[in-house]
Amino acid sequence: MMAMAGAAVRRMVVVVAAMMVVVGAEAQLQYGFYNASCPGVEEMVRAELKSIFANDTTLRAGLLRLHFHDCFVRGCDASLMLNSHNSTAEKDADPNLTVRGYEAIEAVKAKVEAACPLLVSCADIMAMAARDAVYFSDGPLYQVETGRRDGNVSKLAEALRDLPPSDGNVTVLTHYFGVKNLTFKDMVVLSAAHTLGVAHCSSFSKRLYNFTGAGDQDPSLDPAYAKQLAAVCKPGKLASVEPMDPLTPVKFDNGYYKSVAAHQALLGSDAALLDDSLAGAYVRLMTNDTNLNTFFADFAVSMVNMGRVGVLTGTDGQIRATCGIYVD
Ligand code: HEM
Ligand SMILES: *[C@@H]1O[C@H](CO)[C@@H](O)[C@H](O)[C@H]1NC(C)=O
Ligand SMILES: *[C@@H]1O[C@H](CO)[C@@H](O)[C@H](O)[C@H]1NC(C)=O
Ligand SMILES: *[C@@H]1O[C@H](CO)[C@@H](O)[C@H](O)[C@H]1NC(C)=O
Ligand SMILES: *[C@@H]1O[C@H](CO)[C@@H](O)[C@H](O)[C@H]1NC(C)=O
Ligand SMILES: *[C@@H]1O[C@H](CO)[C@@H](O)[C@H](O)[C@H]1NC(C)=O
Ligand SMILES: *[C@@H]1O[C@H](CO)[C@@H](O)[C@H](O)[C@H]1NC(C)=O
Ligand SMILES: *[C@@H]1O[C@H](CO)[C@@H](O)[C@H](O)[C@H]1NC(C)=O
Ligand SMILES: *[C@@H]1O[C@H](CO)[C@@H](O)[C@H](O)[C@H]1NC(C)=O
Ligand SMILES: CC(=O)N[C@H]1CO[C@H](CO)[C@@H](O)[C@@H]1O
Repeated sequence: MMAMAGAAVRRMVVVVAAMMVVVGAEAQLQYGFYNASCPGVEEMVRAELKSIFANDTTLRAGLLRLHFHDCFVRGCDASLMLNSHNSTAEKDADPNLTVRGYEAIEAVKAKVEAACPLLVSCADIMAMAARDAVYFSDGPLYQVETGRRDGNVSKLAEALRDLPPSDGNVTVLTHYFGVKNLTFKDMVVLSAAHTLGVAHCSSFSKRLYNFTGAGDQDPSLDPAYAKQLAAVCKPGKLASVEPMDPLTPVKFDNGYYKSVAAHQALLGSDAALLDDSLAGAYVRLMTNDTNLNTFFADFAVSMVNMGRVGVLTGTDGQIRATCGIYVD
């Protein structure tokens, strides 16, 4: 009897293992991946973020950007979270030196681990956090796909290669998004994430003081706005920050597009949208999207698209207990 049960169990294990291989090969992201394995996890994440944001509202922008930088380098696999032991991890890349919110993700992950140990990936928590950051900033509440797994490889060189440059024009930006299977429209729509958050003077000082290398200013900058920026960002004193959407800096709305249309975009990459006829048309259309229905719907679609980039699913990758610490 016991022997038979043992054999049956062994057969079951073989069958289940075979099924897992099939599932692994075909696994995809889905809505509510944790419905059965960790019920209520999305509410748990949102509750924890609510208290984190109550303490530091600026982290909403930080966590939205964190997901973007994660997704663009080796996919949305939380590889950005991995601690650096050798100064050559994604974290060490220049564009990442201003990325904020690592501790917040770890705090949320710790809560989730207490309820559902080793079941919910860091990559999914980052995707949920980006969604909730938008929601808590009065933006759209969209459904986030889950089922990502965490990657173990984090390389500085890949971050430098794959993150778009802050002075890129539309051709360049479209290329960087295209490499990630994201469309021109995704690029124009997701750029509006800059309706939240700040940039350091070092990210745009060239536009104020040395645009073409001849000590000049970017002629596309509204002169009054440029003067206001220059009062804060003095040469050699570039550690200050300025809001990227000067109209409504902490509200997720179309203020970004209004700022861009008014030649008050902070980054060269934002200003560049106006130089392209299609991108410029979308910018102008969105300045007029008074009820924000079109912008919110478009943003939700593009965030879901970005959340699919290069994901590990099924039996690929791992679920880490601490997002920064890789355990074999
Ligand atoms: C289109 C190409 C993009 C470029 C060139 C770009 C570049 C930048 C730069 C240079 C900063 C300021 C960093 C600093 O000086 O502190 C920044 C901030 C930010 N970016 Fe982007 N970005 C792009 C797309 C995105 C996307 C797709 C998202 C999210 C969906 C995003 C979200 C953010 C947020 C929220 C901040 C503010 C962060 C904070 O306040 O700490 N960006 N970005
Ligand atoms: C999880 O539950 C939601 C809400 O009932 C449903 O829409 C979704 O399809 C479910 N997902 C899975 C994988 O069961
Ligand atoms: C609150 O935010 C500050 C920084 O703004 C941080 O030093 C502190 O650890 C945060 N406290 C909690 C409980 O998150
Ligand atoms: C890291 O992940 C890759 C697949 O993404 C896998 O092939 C490799 O064995 C992993 N390395 C370690 C040290 O776990
Ligand atoms: C550096 O560390 C990262 C993870 O922190 C690892 O992926 C990478 O392979 C390491 N590089 C070298 C050269 O050891
Ligand atoms: C965009 O920038 C790239 C690289 O600097 C340049 O080769 C290209 O001509 C520019 N395109 C436009 C339309 O300005
Ligand atoms: C302006 O840019 C040029 C060319 O890149 C450089 O040689 C010069 O030193 C810069 N001037 C200042 C004040 O940074
Ligand atoms: C903005 O909306 C109004 C009312 O729907 C319309 O009359 C106007 O042409 C729109 N402007 C642009 C630039 O789309
Ligand atoms: C882009 O799509 C192709 C074809 O479906 C796929 O092979 C590739 O892995 C995707 N790249 C990323 C970064 O998702
Ligand atoms: C190596 C390094 O400086 N990494 C930094 C990446 O950005 C985070 C957040 O600002 C810093 O805490 C890290 O020290």
